[in-house]
Amino acid sequence: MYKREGTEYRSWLQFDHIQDVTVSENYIPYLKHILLGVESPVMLSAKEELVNGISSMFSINLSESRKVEPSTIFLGTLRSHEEFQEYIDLSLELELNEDGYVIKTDENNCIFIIGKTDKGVLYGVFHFLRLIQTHRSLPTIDFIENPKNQIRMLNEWDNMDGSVERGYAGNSLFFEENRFVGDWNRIKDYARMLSSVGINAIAFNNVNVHEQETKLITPEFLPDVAKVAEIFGAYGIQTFLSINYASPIQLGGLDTADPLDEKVRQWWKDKAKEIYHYIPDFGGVLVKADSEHRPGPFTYNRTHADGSNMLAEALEPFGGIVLWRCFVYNCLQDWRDRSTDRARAAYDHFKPLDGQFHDNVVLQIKNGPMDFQVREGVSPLFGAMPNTNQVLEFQVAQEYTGQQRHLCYLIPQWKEVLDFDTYANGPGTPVKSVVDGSQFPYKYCGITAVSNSGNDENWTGHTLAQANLFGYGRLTWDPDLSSEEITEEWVEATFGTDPEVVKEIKEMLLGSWRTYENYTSPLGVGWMVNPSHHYGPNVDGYEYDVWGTYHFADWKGIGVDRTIATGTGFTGQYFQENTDLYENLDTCPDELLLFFHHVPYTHQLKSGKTVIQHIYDTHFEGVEQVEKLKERWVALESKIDSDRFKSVLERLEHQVEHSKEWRDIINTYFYRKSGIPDEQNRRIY
Ligand code: GCV
Repeated sequence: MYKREGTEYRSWLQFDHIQDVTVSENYIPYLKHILLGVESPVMLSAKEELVNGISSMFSINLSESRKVEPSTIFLGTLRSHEEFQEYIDLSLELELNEDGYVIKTDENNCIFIIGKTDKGVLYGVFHFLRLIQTHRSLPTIDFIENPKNQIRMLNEWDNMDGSVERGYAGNSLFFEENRFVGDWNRIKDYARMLSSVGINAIAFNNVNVHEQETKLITPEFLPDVAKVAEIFGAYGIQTFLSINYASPIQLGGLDTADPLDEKVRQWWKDKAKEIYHYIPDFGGVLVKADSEHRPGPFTYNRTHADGSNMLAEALEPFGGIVLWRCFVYNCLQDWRDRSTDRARAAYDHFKPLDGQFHDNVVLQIKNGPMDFQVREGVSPLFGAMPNTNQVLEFQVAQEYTGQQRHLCYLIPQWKEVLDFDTYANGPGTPVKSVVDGSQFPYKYCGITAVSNSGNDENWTGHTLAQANLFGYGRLTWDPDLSSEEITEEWVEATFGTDPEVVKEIKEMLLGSWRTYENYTSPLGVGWMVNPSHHYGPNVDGYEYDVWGTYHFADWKGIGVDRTIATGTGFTGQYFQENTDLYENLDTCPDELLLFFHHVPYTHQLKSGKTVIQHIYDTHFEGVEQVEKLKERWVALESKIDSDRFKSVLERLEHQVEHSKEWRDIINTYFYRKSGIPDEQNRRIY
């Protein structure tokens, strides 16, 4: 059983007692009363968070007040409280979006945390608590915060038997033995963590919906779904469910799930009504169709527009939306002849349908065209569908990036994706500006991600992997935050503000993605993992890599030719500037060379090294870097509580050993394949 009070469990919501006198002297004059503008479940959460946070950090119990008097923290929405309107400029309404807020102080030591809606107030409270945790100074603050993305979502891949697909942090928080766990307090704590970084939507069952999860939309389970939705709702998080496209057959006894069949359409309409009866603020559905053996509209020769629109019509009267995944590809395809390419699939399927989707359908697109590799190109679908709502999908779960046993901090990777210029509206059309809706008039858009949490005491298996969850939320709220800012916030909130601790952990995190890349798959080629569980090195191991076609390595060279000139033509799916960049061997960046080109091992990189020497060098370097990570952590022993110190140390020790295995297997494979020795004559097994 986990310890709810343990440091691992408390994640970044530590709220340790403030020891620093300058900080307490700074804040205490403001901390006497609390005044609540309106009462709603979300406002009550905001109040509870504030009262508990202040009590924990300063041992002060805020007393409830009925009016604004000196040293009052006022929580309210813009128009919630008449008296208070003399303190706040109502024209702010124009500057705040739905989830935005203002925090300001006045000369009577009052603090106003004002949202346009009650959700904004809750986000404002968490922001205020973070200011204290990170020792930011208070006097005369007055700022507005608006999230840049409308949808800020998490997808849990939890199964009702209690397992989590690609879960590396224990079992499900939600299910066990084909029913709900019923630990509502833990779900509330999860909601607190997510809300504190601005997450506002969740789908809590796996996108691979098996027989049991198909039943989540039946009266057998809807009361429990409603209970979870209520808990999340009180933290401003809307609940969605992943659904099985073949539900009309499996649950409804129909003989088809054809989206154009009247009986099917009516079945879904009735189903939507039933769901909303239980959960009036239900967000909608998430669908994986026609991919990796899931059912979908292709069975009936219908398009994905037909399939998603049918669901959209059913949800529309209740304000629900359909998140429809573009991860649609034939996992069994034979692409030895190179006329086919998995990377092409999403664009080939969806781009021709632009404009055919209802306005409550949102296409969910993985960041890369393959599948969450340590390095791959950015999906060319971003910006390519001006008339269709889009959300970007990241994977916080580290399926291909060390499975939360290796330290691999992904914020720098996600920053690169968000900043990638699509050229959709000419230069200066980064992905982040597509998915935040500023390029095209999307009705719904934003960012979603596969979660990395489970019922391990520390939520994420590796305690430092909490930083990926935190960072995902913060980055989704504001993609312009730098990796450094986000990291520093997380370290300070989680481990305190000791400058040495902050510096060391921050640097450990920030370099860890490159380090992981160094000792695993080189130059964007990806994969090279053991089949099915995808952990550990195996150059030809990936289960769908039946013909060695995921890297085309032979004795002369390696890489996938995705050029228009001689390859699969994938480069042609980008806007011209990017097509040119990747098509041409001279301009293609080194780190993606093998993603776009097949080259001899002796090909010289821009770094001056040959491909083969680069492989050897990075693999030796990677292991040294992991050894260094461990040394840095060990040096912090006296400054970190023993629970967290030990659990992280164990994982780093494993990472050191496992990185050596990676190094040796990859180097040996390519040495034997190419017959080219290491220039430095290091030992290759
Ligand atoms: C949920 C990859 C993973 C699968 C996952 C799939 C998806 O193939 O290995 O576990 O299934 O992506 O994103 O749907």
